[in-house]
Amino acid sequence: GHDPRCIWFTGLSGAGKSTIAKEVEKRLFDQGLQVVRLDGDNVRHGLNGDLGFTRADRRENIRRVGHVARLFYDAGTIVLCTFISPYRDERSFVRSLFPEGAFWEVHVDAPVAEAERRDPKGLYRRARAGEIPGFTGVDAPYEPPEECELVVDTHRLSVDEAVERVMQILNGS
Ligand code: GGZ
Repeated sequence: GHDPRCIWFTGLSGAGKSTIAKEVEKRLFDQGLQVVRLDGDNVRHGLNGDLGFTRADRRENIRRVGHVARLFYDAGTIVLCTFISPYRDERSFVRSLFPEGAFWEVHVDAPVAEAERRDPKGLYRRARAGEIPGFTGVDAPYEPPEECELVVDTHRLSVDEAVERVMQILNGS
């Protein structure tokens, strides 16, 4: 698959979105493909530095990222987006920005208990302690996709296996 597209990874903090997308990015780059990865680390500090985690700010975060993704797509780039994007209607909005078949939603699926057990940045612990109000999976909702192009269950799959699943759908089309 050398066509541009937007691969949209959605899931809880700690589910493995960034880990998987970084490896997918590396593999695509090694294949000589034009690829860009957008995530909280490179977007929420700069472009979206004015936004927090209220419902309205999350919506605006996803709206802007969706448009940026579309610009890269128009330039012929494969775009990997890793945002919790907890609301179905916002993910369906982003989908609507792309031509049919160009937007692939990947649910990086892990139970809250598992994400919380990993807690790579100690954020769940802080959220449970009341230090981060409105933390997704603790006291803010996550709406899992009802229909998406791929589910990777990171509770059962290794990182490598999860990456393989994503590469399969990329190469298989
Ligand atoms: C969820 C939060 C919150 C709250 C800060 N809820 O594990 P991380 O650190 O690196 O990923 C999380 C990231 C989520 O940003 P997104 O832009 O992906 O969110 S959304 O799509 O909902 O707009 C986490 C950190 O930011 N973080 N506060 N309250 N995650």
